[in-house]
Amino acid sequence: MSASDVNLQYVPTWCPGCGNFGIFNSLKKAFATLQLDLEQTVLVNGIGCSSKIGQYVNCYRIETLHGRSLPVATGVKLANHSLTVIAEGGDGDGMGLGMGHFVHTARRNLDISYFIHNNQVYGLTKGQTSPTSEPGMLTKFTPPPLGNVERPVNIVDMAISLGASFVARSYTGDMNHLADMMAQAISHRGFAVLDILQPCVSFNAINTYAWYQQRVRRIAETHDPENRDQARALAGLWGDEIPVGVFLREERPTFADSLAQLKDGPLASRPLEGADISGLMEELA
Ligand SMILES: Cc1ncc(C[n+]2csc(CCOP(=O)(O)OP(=O)(O)O)c2C)c(N)n1
Ligand code: SF4
Repeated sequence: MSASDVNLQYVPTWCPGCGNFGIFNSLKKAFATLQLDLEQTVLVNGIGCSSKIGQYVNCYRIETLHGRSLPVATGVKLANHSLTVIAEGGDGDGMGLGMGHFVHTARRNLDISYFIHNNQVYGLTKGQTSPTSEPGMLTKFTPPPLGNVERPVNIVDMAISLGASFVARSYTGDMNHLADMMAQAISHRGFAVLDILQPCVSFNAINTYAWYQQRVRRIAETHDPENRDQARALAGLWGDEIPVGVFLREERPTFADSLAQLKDGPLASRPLEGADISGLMEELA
């Protein structure tokens, strides 16, 4: 399988220059590197420019309600834990509407990868601030002189503290690095969070390609991703230097490993003969 086999023949409707193009190319490359079986792979999206990515990818996919990719991905994984499940969406989708689901997916350590297209705005609805926007950002709804007055969420720091067992960050302007981070996240057994820095060329005049180009730095090879304290110290950095790479990697049992109900294999492959749900149907009638 090559990257082009992952491509459906639809033309993406993102604005010219949008960072989502780089994310899409890296996703295809990661799928090809891992030689994923597309019939055993499920991409679950929320709503937003970022979430449109599933419309262009040749695997099973579900476009859910805004902020609901993780609970739907959880259901898919628990019904058939032999599938490769990837959730994908924007910073508004995941850190705004979906924040509660993020918290619980991380502490359960579900074996799902979660790719957050972090453009620091609500792109599809024309550029309102999101939970990751820089303080002072000016929009129609956060006007001068103050602009955005809220503190931003640091996705990497939060994912580490909530219990995600793989936490990384990458940048769509470095597609090889991004594809590598995606492949590592998908290969990891456990909840793998990937914060993807993605310029929105239409509505974010602060976090541009030039802005990132000056700041993005690969994490030094001396960093030990098994060292939680080191990972948290690195995660705190944001400003003149923005670290990208693997912050944390931990091997520990996944949610499905701990469930007795899944010990005999995926629920989806159990025989239906002998299953009598008439009592339940009567109760619900
Ligand atoms: C419950 C609900 N509230 C609001 C909306 C309107 N809405 C659609 S997309 C969107 C913003 C998406 O922003 P983000 O998740 O950051 O993704 P981006 O478009 O920036 O990739 C909003 C608010 C919706 N579809 N559903
Ligand atoms: S509005 Fe922003 S995020 Fe959406 S397609 Fe255009 S550039 Fe990309």
